[in-house]
Amino acid sequence: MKPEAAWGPRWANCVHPLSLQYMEIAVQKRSLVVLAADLPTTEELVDLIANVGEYVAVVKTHVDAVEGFSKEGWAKVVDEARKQGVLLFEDRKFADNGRVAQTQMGGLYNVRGWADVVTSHSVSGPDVVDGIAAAWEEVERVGGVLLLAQMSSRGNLLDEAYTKETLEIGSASPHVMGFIGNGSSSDDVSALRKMVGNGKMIWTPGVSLSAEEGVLGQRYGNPSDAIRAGSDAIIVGSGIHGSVSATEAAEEYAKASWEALMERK
Ligand code: 5BU
Repeated sequence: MKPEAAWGPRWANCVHPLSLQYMEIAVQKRSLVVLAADLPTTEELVDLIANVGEYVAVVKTHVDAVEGFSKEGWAKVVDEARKQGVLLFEDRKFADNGRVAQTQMGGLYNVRGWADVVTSHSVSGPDVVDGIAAAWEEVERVGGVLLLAQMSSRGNLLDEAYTKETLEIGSASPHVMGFIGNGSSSDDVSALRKMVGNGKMIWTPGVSLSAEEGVLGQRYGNPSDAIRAGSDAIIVGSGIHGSVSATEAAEEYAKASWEALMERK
């Protein structure tokens, strides 16, 4: 299937190169799954990516949560992700001023060197995005920023006014490929989609096929509902890496997400 047929107005209106790349991979793999690869060691991460790579379009990391981090160990994670043809997404949630965000893209973890997508808060204003983009430019790479317009965690402070102002910052920036929405509520996702229109992506954490609640205030909604409500990617962690067979779970999430996209057109 051609991406324009699968994605309809989203393909026609999203111009960010990383959005286009993501939509192509999603069509090749018939999967709108972003694996939240929240495991403690690089060895476990490499194994997980190898086991589910066929069924996921993107691997999302928290590089600063890796135990005993080493550059060599991380290079193996990056190599496996490239081998599996998935995008790498560091969920860094930048929140400082532009200059500091630019330096934080380098440093020990050198996120600018391997991440294709990163998240950022908008709380510090629009320059944080320019700082992130400048860091990618320094190493002659192009990446996409997802701004947190909503969150899935209970009691979060991202109210409607904050969401609207975040969308204004995002719409005005060529570096912002889209927004994070709250996948645990299809009402939240459809409200967000109405405001965003077709020109930017919405990716949603807080989805599970089996659980309604996670640990420490995580909330869950149904992944197919999230896609039907206008999400373009489901971010799934425990639902995959916490199952008896991560491969089978990833396949199941991929199928649910793809069928929902086909229904949405
Ligand atoms: P889970 O195991 O499927 O609950 O993991 C969800 C992932 O999504 C985890 O890596 C979080 O860092 C990430 N996340 C989230 O849960 N909620 C949010 O609002 C944002 C990110 Br932004």
